[in-house]
Amino acid sequence: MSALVEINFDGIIGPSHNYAGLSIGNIASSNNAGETAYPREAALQGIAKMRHNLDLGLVQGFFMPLDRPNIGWLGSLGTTVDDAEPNIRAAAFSASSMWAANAATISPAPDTPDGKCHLTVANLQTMPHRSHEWPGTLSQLELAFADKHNFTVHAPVPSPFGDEGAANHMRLCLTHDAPGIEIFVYGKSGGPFPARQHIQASNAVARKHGLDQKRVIFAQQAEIAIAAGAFHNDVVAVANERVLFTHEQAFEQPEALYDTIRNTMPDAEIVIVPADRVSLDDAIKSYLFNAQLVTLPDGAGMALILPTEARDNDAVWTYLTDLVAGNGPIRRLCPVDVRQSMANGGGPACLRLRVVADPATIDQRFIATPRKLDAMAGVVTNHWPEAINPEQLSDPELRKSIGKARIRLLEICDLSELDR
Ligand code: SUG
Repeated sequence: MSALVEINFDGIIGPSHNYAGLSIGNIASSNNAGETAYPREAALQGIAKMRHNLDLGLVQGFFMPLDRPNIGWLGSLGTTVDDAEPNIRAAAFSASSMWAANAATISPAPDTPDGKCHLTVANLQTMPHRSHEWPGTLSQLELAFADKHNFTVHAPVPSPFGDEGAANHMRLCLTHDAPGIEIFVYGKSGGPFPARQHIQASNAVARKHGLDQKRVIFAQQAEIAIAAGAFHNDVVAVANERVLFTHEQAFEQPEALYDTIRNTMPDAEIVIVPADRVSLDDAIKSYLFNAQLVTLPDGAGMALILPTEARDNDAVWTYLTDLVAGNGPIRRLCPVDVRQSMANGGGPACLRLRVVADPATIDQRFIATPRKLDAMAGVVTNHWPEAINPEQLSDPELRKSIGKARIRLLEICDLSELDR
């Protein structure tokens, strides 16, 4: 008997974490450009979040940071760390694979015709610093989900169709192990900021995963949401089991989308946050929707694992405390401190990739235990740089210490084979 459960795989925050302001349309990234980042603190915050979720009784996995700076990518551009222009050098150093919600799109086994879980690695081609993540991510997915009876890992959708993975994909189902409906959210270009998820890519992923067209919905992200800084849909909406928790202004044609959802899945419950309670700006500043909406074990209902920024925003926190005091499905609020990632536009939900699978079918080296998290925290404390200013990226000593730190982490996780 297989036991399909939701597993959250968090991207470990890499030793090169820095604020270079590389993501146009991501307000936090632009506002913090040039600030000093604290990679050690950042990674410890991420590990503490994983520990928090393990303590809630959830199954937790992780992915290793990628090898940065990406010398091979610089080589393919005919340059080196020393010679590259500052923005290209910064792109080679980016620790952006921490945001595992952008690693891939997942269709769990109950949704697919061959009964396997399908994963398509995201090409992330819109942003140069993210466009070279996918080969390293693909290697990890192929290792973690090597069991071919249960998983199919697909190559990325080809250019020029931008695919940003699970951050623009939601699944509604009665329970994680039951067949669900999958909602692919795409953006249309033409606004002040790039639309990073293209409909052609969403269509391609749905086809490659073999999804039943009657159980797939394509929805356009609201243009005002992208213009306000919602560069991914998971900044303004999140789904879990039969619940969609969304800002009123998340989608271009919200009523049509809600009707389609209700017609396809009558048990769905849509919790709509009105703009007169929480403005789009407050939603984007506080990242309340970039929460992990999770089902607690033992019938305790659902919890939102939120950034502390949501607690610090009066309008948002008043709304949320009213929400959990009511009779709805969301029963508990759990603020977590991921401020270092937040300052680059990545909240709790950005840091994780959800996979519904039987944990026993996954390479156990990618599954977290309290002891492993302790060992990782030890490596981070001893080897992650304390602080990085983007101007330091040309320092050869910093480069060496970043490389060594990652290798130590791979060693203690028995994943040195990823060091290729
Ligand atoms: O792609 N930030 C990431 C944040 C990704 C958040 N993920 C989700 N919403 N799922 C991005 O914009 C900032 C990098 C910099 O500026 O150095 C950055 O890449």
